[in-house]
Formats: sequence, structure tokens, C-alpha cells
Amino acid sequence: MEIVATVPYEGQKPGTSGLRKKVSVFQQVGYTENFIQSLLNAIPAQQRNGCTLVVGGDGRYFMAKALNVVVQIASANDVARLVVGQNGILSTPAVSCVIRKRKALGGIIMTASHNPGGLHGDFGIKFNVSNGGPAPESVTNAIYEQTTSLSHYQLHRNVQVEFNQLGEHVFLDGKFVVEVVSSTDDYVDLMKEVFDFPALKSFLTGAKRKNPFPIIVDCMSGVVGPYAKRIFCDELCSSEARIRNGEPLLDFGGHHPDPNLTYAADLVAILKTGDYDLGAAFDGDGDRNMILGKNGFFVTPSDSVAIIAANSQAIPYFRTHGLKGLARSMPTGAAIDCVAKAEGLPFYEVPTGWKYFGNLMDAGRLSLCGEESFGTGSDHVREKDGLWAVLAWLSLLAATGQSVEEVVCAHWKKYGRNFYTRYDYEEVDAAAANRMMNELRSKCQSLVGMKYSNDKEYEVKECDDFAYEDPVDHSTTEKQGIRIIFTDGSRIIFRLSGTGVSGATIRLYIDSYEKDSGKHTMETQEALAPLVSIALAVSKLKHHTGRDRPTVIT
Ligand code: VG1
Ligand code: CO
Repeated sequence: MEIVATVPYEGQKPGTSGLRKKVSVFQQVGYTENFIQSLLNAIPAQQRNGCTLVVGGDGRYFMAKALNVVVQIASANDVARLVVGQNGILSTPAVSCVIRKRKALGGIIMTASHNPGGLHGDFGIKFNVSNGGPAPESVTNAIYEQTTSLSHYQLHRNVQVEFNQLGEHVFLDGKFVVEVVSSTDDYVDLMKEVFDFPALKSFLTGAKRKNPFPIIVDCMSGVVGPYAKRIFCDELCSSEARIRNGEPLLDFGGHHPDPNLTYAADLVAILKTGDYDLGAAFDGDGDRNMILGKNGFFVTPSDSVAIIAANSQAIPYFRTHGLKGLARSMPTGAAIDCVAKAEGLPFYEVPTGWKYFGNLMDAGRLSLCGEESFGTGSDHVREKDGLWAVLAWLSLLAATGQSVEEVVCAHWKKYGRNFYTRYDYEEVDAAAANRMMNELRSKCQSLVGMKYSNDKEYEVKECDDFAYEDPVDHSTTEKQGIRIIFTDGSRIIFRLSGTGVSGATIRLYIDSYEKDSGKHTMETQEALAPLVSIALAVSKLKHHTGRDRPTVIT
């Protein structure tokens, strides 16, 4: 075993979901080693000793190097077994699935998720705990603490693994085993338990209808390709399923592997031809999804989770386990609130980041949840799950016999429509962004009761910086975003991103409820224009940042 002296690197603090930095930052001497050693140091010795960890990632640039670092350092720190996806490939939901199935102590996911990749792109490392979910803040803070005083890391340089060879690779006289497993098997088995594959197969192949159901999925050159091919082509035998960008690439073909109307615009264009009845896209690590209907009909993620909740009986998993409760992250559109209310289900509003859903799921209080950032999932794992969402949509389309657009419009008619949009201002000067947020925070009290009239009058009912107390372990999380809530339920939210790697990203979220079905066909940006202009005026965003338009609108 080799012990290498090192000095701490500043800023190794995990954000909303893992540590994310430019590849060049991870490439610095000892940077990745320091973080992995700190991560292992943060696990109490008695738990780490003899433990099993799951390791995988989305195949992006630098992953192969990081995988070697993880294996060599783990081998010198009392870890007994690593379960690694073939060639290192495992999607984020697949890691969650494998941790749970193997009863592992946790998992290390090598991805920067939806951030761009390649030599000049981003890399990242997420740590998940034994329930399969992202580490809670108490754990990520402990890791960060370790990084600030680290003096050495230890490794076995002679532990070298052929990651394309399935099976057990035994080292150190049997004290350390690297088990290379299929990237897809465990995950596909789980999907077969959650969904009715024979029914989906007959729906997609047209066995029960006149025609096959044509779908197109865009894997955006991320990790989902192999999973999508297995499920749609091999298992569901859909001759009409088209898989785009199905090979994981080091740099995602130079694109942002982020499934939204901006970065997956060419998929939207394909749907507009009318050749496909369903389109879907995923992010780099496979936990996000975008759902499109025929002719490019866009389902907002906030609507998507609400609609799955309202149609949960179409999914065998929910027929068996029931819906214990529903939840969304705070800035997510409130469509799911309406379903929870109508169905009399427990409902939770948590801060941004999937880690906050895990405790509720473990306590048996939550079955289905989502985030506006194209994240949808259930308690079948402890991560959001892109492919799961597509299979959920196919299940409900098969059950209702309606098109995507018909399902969505029927939902709005029954529950009302939440118009929703998010404006992102990327790479803003961090000091300016903080000034704007601080000023807003200090204004919160004085905004209550203020009236703004545009086309319609809006009166501020509440205004605060969102704080959350976990109902299970009573841990608290503060400063999760400024909320301006109006008397009609409309909301304006400002928060700073915790996944960006340079400068600050300001996110502005707008959510507005409309009961009147006569107004449901309005264009989103038109419907929300009055609230957008109030948000820009109240925050003085342009004055603080110099920006007169957002980088991305979703
Ligand atoms: C963003 C999203 C958040 C999501 C997180 C991780 O965080 O807003 O909803 O959970 O990314 O997603 P932030 O702090 O940048 O707003 V993933 O797919 O990048 O792991
Ligand atoms: Co992701």
C-alpha cells in the first residue's frame, strides 16, 4: 500500500447533487484522489470496514481515470467489494437500484449529470447512501470537512481491472473484490416488476390495435442508450421505436445532455413532423426526462408527475403498493398539489434536490414525486428515473387509449391548469447574484400586502426565504429560495443554482393556476408575462446583473 502526502484543495463542497467542476479542475494532481479519500474518511470506520460500494457513471470524459482512482483508493481503505457497471457504465437510477438490491453501504456516481462533458466540459462525483438515494447534507458536510484538512491518501497502484470483463476480479489475497456487472440487467429486472411488460409490448407493437405505436427516444449521447435499446428494442420488441444518439459519448457529441426545449430542440423538430406519437429525451446520467406528444406537444415536468399521480392505477407497482403520498420540490409547479387534494393524499413540499425525498420514502410516507427540472420518480428507487417516467407514460397511454395531448387536456379540465415557466440566467457574476438575493431577502416582509396591476391585479400574500424541516428526522434546511406568493396562489421564486461550475446561475420560476378551461389553450409565455414583469421589477434583476434576457427558458 502506498501512502501519498497531499494538501487540501479549496472548494470541494458538494452542491445540489454532488461535486461538480470543470474537467481541468479534477485533473489537477491529487484533486480526485483527495475527494475520494475524504469521502471514504467520512464513513465511520466500523461501517466502512468490509463494506460493499456500487460504482458507475455516465461515460463522460475523465470517468475512466476517476474509476481507477476510486478502485485503487477503495482497495486501501478497508472496502471489501466494489460492484462496478461494465466499462464503468451505470445510470444514476441504476446505481440506486443496484445499491438497494445488493444492500450495499452506498455508491459513487461519476457524472456531472446534465452539465456538458468532454475535455473542456464538466465532471462530477455524487455519493449515494445505503437507501440508494443521494447523501443527505449531514453526510456531504462531513465529506467537505474531511477535504479541508486532508494530509494524505492511500492506494494500491497495482490493483488494475479490465472493466469490460464481467465477473469477479480478486485482489489482495481475496480481501478486495471488484465485481463487474452488466450495466442494465438489475435495472431492467426492476422495470419488469414495476410495469406490465407484456401489456406494454402489445401496445407498442400494435398487437391489440390496428397499428404499432411509434415512439422516438433521444438519449443525447448520454448513459441511457444501452438501457433504452434493451428495453424498447429487445424486451418490448418495438420495431417502430427509434433510438437517437444511443451511444454514450465522452463529450455527448459536443451538446448539453439536458432534455429540455432548448437543448433537445432537434427532437422537438422531429416530433413536429407528426411521425411519432411519443417523444422522450434524457440527460447525461439518465435521471431526467422530457415527454413530448405528437406534433411536438410539450408536457411540462410539473404536469407530468401530476398526471402520472392521477393515473397511477395504470401502473402495476402502484396498484400493488398504493399511493402513500405525493411530493414536489418547492419551485415545481403546483399541479400535483391539486391531485393530492382531490385524492386526499398526504402531500409534501421539499427543497430542490432529490435527497430530500428519500427520508419520506424510507418512512413509507411518499410514493411518487417530481421536480420541475425534468425529474420524475417513485419509491421503486431513491433517484429520479428518466426511463421509468417514459414507461409510466406509455402505461397510461395504453390504459386510456388517448394521445399525450388528450391526456394532458383532460387533466387540465378536471384539475385546472398550472401555467409554469423557468428562466435561467447562467454564468452571472456571483457577487451581483448574491447582492440581488440579499436585497430580495431583506425586502420579504415589506412586500406582503403589495399590489401589482398588470392585466390582472396581483396582491402579495406571503413572502419568505423557504426553509424546510424534515418531518422524519427533523433536520432543517434554510435559505432554499425566495418565494413571493400571491393571493390567487400564483408564485414567483428566485434561487441560485447549486450545480453550476462557473459564476452563479439565477433561476426564476413562475407558477400560476388557472381554473377556467376556456383559458387553458393560452400560450404559456403569454399567460405568465404579467408575473414575469413583476418578478423582474421587484428583483431589479437587470440592474444587478446587466442581463436583459435569460440564457434558457424552460
Ligand atoms: C438542478 C435542478 C434540481 C436537480 C439538480 C440535480 O439543481 O434545479 O431540481 O435536483 O439540478 O439534477 P440546481 O441547484 O442547479 O437548481 V441532476 O439531473 O443534474 O443530478
Ligand atoms: Co441528471
